[in-house]
Amino acid sequence: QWLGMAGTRGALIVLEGVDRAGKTTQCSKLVQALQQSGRPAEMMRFPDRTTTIGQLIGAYLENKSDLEDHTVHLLFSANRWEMVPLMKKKLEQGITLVVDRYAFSGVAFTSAKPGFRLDWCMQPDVGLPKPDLVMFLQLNPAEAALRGQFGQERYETSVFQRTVQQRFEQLMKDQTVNWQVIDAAQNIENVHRDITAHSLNAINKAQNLPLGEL
Ligand code: DGP
Ligand code: NA
Ligand code: NA
Repeated sequence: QWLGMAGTRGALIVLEGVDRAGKTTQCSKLVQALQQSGRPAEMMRFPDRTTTIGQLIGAYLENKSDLEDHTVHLLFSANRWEMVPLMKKKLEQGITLVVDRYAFSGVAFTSAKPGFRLDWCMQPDVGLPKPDLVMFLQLNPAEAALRGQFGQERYETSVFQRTVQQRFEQLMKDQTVNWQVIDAAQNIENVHRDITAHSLNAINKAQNLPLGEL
């Protein structure tokens, strides 16, 4: 595979966590910091609500449509798969991708619904590009509550989010994934400092390693 001008690939870096942990803010700050230090970096987010599949997901999340639970799970996964060619191209060009949610959200959110087995939930995402680093922004429910009310979207209730948190804790036991837990209760700048340190480390390591598969 072509490895770009510098001969090195970019790193695939994912931020995960329950809603309101600050993922989106931290993704933007990380991309900005990497770019300012001369490292090519771009942000992506899942779900990407701009595609045809993403629009179906968006309407579902906004409670404007109802979709059967297995069906919507597969749509979320398809929304990740449809971006894989672009992701691989950018990584090969040496661009580090900072991704707001990925397959782990897919598994944590669907398996928080009654009647879903973890292994069934994981199957559609098997084979996706494997992140070089997954940072879990840890924020307990009491601290999350201090950040204000939930919005009106589907899944935005404390009861559901607590179950999601438990599912993430199960997923973090997987030693084949480079999980790093970040204390998201710190102020924005300290969270950013921790995230940047882990990311620089992952970017350096990724240069000498092939991109893996989930
Ligand atoms: P966000 O745009 O990051 O606020 O995410 C929208 C919501 O969708 C959020 O509650 C998390 C949830 N979500 C993200 N990815 C998936 C997924 O793959 N499957 C399911 N069921 N929910 C997801
Ligand atoms: Na949300
Ligand atoms: Na967000």
